Amino acid sequence: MTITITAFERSPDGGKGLARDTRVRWALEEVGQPYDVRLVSFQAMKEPAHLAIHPFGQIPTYEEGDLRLFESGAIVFHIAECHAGLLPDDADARARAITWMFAALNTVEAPILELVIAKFVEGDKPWTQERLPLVAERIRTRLRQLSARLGDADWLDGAFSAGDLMMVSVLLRLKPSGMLAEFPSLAAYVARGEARPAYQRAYAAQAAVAARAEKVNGGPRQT
Ligand code: GTB
Repeated sequence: MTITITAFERSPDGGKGLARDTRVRWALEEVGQPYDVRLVSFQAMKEPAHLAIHPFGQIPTYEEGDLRLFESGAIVFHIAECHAGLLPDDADARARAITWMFAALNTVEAPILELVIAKFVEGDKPWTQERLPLVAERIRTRLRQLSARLGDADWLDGAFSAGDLMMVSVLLRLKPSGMLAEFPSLAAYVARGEARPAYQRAYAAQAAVAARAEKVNGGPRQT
């Protein structure tokens, strides 16, 4: 059955791979599953046809036969459950890898999103300048803790897993802030993820969409 995911027709990041379809593409590339992509505009995401798949009117979504999923975490988990390569066979190791997926989404991504919102959505509010250092410090706390746990290992728990895929995807969002560079072992961890051939293919695929959009429309959509 064909797998179809959705992605931005014109990603606001202009093809830097920061939108959440990249992690789904990466998971599919890791397990060697071909997929189609349906590109959606911001307007189309809020229309009934897309809302029937994604109640919050966002990307990414995943369709395979009668199955329709939303939420990048759930999608990557489903891919990892259905195909070998992203979750260990050993039950305990598998549970730990899944734990890292949740940690990436709930504990590490949450403060990173706060920073994105503080900068780009609430940037003009009078209290933002006072708030930004607090938000940044909450992220640094998590990065310090994560770096301590990673130590000098390549991956969070043995072999590369869906937990690493999700954690690297989440940390990539910090790259433009320069904060990742303050933690060299995490910067190297992210670089290891980015160097994986599957990530490279996923990145290239989403970048190609942005390049085509730029040709046709003259640039990324401004949010
Ligand atoms: N929790 C959901 C998930 O993990 O799937 C969140 C999905 C989500 O936030 N989707 C965003 C979206 O559809 C795109 S990825 N937004 C449109 C809307 O809500 O109307 C978030 C994103 C957007 C832009 C950048 N960027 O420009 O760098 C990075 C990430």
